[in-house]
Amino acid sequence: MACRTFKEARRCSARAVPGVSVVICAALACAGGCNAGGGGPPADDGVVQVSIGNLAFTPKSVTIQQGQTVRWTNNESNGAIHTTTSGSPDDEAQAGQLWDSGELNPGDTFERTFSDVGEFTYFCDIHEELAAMRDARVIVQAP
Ligand SMILES: [Cu+2]
Repeated sequence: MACRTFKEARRCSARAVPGVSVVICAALACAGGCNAGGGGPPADDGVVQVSIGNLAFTPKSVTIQQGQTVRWTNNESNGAIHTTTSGSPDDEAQAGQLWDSGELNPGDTFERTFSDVGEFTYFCDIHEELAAMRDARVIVQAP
């Protein structure tokens, strides 16, 4: 897979000339750099990507500027469903109070814009027992 997110592929195919295969189009769209793995620069639209795959959030911690948006994408190839849910499963009263994606199937995305400075912990409500699926972080810095 050249493209990392379903939305990229969809945007790409919308631009495609009828009859041109989506695969070719996706390869073109990623020629500018669809680098795999976390920690890379934000996408051109300023949205910071977090991949959910192999039962883990990658990168597990992202640092963004106030007002930026984080987009989580379920990139699992094994069909696993995930959520991104604010807080910690150890604090049920607080969990999900800031955001809760609900179930994300492979290919689904969820976005949240962070207008407040701070450090926000989140987890996957389905796999909260896995260390890689809890205590993930979005750190929001003042501009
Ligand atoms: Cu999960």
